[in-house]
Amino acid sequence: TAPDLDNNVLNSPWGEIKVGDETLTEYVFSDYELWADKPSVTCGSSGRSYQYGMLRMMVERCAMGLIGHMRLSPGERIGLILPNIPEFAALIHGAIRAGLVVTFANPLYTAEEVRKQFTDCDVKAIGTIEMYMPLAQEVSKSLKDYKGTIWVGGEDDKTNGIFGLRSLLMADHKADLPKLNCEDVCLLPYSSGTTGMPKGVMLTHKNLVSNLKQIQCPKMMKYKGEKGHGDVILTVPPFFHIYGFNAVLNYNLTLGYHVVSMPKFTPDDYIKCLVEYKPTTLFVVPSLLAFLATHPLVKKEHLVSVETIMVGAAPTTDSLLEKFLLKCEKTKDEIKLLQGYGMTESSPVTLMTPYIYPFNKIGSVGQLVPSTQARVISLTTGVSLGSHKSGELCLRGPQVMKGYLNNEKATLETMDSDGWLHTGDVTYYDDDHYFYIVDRTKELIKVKGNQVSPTEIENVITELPEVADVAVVGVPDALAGELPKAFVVLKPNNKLTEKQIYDFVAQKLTRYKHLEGGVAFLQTIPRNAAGKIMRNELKVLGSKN
Ligand code: AYL
Repeated sequence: TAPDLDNNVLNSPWGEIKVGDETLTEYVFSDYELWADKPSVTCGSSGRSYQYGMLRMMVERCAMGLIGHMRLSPGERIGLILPNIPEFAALIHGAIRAGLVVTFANPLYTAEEVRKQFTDCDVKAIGTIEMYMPLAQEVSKSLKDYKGTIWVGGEDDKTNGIFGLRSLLMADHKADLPKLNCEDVCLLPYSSGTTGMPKGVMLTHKNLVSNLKQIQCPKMMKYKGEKGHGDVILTVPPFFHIYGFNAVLNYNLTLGYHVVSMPKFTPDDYIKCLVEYKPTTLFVVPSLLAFLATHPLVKKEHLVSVETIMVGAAPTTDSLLEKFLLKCEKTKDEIKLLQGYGMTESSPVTLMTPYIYPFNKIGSVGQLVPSTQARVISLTTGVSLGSHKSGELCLRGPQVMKGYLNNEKATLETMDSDGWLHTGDVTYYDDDHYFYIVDRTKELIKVKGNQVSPTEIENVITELPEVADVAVVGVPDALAGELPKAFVVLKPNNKLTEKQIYDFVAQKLTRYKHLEGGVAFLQTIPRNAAGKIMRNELKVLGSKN
């Protein structure tokens, strides 16, 4: 049977958004004057905070400094190596307002990981804090026509090409800021997509603004379109990931809410923030919800102010949701546990549970956000399926990326000519068009909501001269969701211990990519006729021992 394109295409039950021509920073700050004297972003560890009016001014001055003082040109790339601090918002929006394209990296990445990303997209300047200055300086040596490092919290050091953020903001330079086009790419987060190494995901102003409008859809949200009514948000998802940047930071800034976050998660700091700031909404990943539900330090008194919890980025179980409700002694009506589903490639949200949703839908990732369409296609025939049948989820909407940077092959494999994004996630929908995630066909491993590309770990292990073949898969873990496990084939008469392989990976890649799922030796790696690793067989093997 030929694929049926007309039938079984689902539209959002929530209608359409008006896709406009606003640029991201313009949209995020469109109403800031209404709450100019209210706190915007606060550091939950130090208490450092900026009011909206101040943040808006910092954004404008930062944009001028980047252009007028550092001589960056619109379209050039800037790389951020920053944890969740208030200045993150000033620097990233300053850069976007200046017409630069921002890529961000996890500050806990090794120099090799950051170097790969920043050379891939030709970064010309890096923004960081003192703690990661050695990392930034090390990486910058590999960058061509490098224009300088912005030191958040530090001073100018011209001989080392360092620009203190404060002096960049204070400098009296009048630069003409460029006129921006909403179709221009402004963000380049990295994602491995359905296969291979992490790739630059080209997101435009229009992609990101569309997604903000989609998740601000009044009918889906409790906010009913009201802005600035005093909500306080406590968030842990990093701003250097699309979830933390667009679905948390930008989403809440647009509405005038108070965003509290911390550069480093510790149970004590998090609980201190719950008590001190009395947040109404928490943004979490499933492993953080597990912390709230099970950690002995977290008491129900800490959670009294919380009305809504947004969970996303990895699968959540019903039993976890129930455990959490038991812990805070609230009912499903008193505290809303909302789920979001999406991908970096879709800015990120595509499915979300509406604020009022039926009791029997717990465990669903919700319904299509406005202006978004879905098809669930058969894994064997590619035909679009009806309700209650599992297949690959394909999505279409204004939030879907332009493509992968310098990688037409991967773009064509992920997006078809009709604009459908193939997610690599296996789902079904029920008769009310609520979706359920059941499996993943893509290689991606999710460790505490973080993306881990098996190819990246395999490439590292292959560098060991003793190794003949290798495959990495995710094995289930109660707290992390999944953990990477390596299956290794050694060359004849060669020896390596599990620990040697573990240590080698640990030296090259950041913590959450370490082989905590274990290392096992095999005679051969199961591959199909085309040479593709049969990962499902290994997953079964991996979860047995
Ligand atoms: P990336 N349930 C199950 N799996 C999920 C979920 C979920 N709710 N959300 C994301 N995933 C998996 O690019 C899925 O395999 O974006 C998907 O293809 O790092 C992959 O993670 C994408 O990983 C929000 C909050 C969306 C977060 C996000 C996702 C950002 C993660 C909406 O409200």
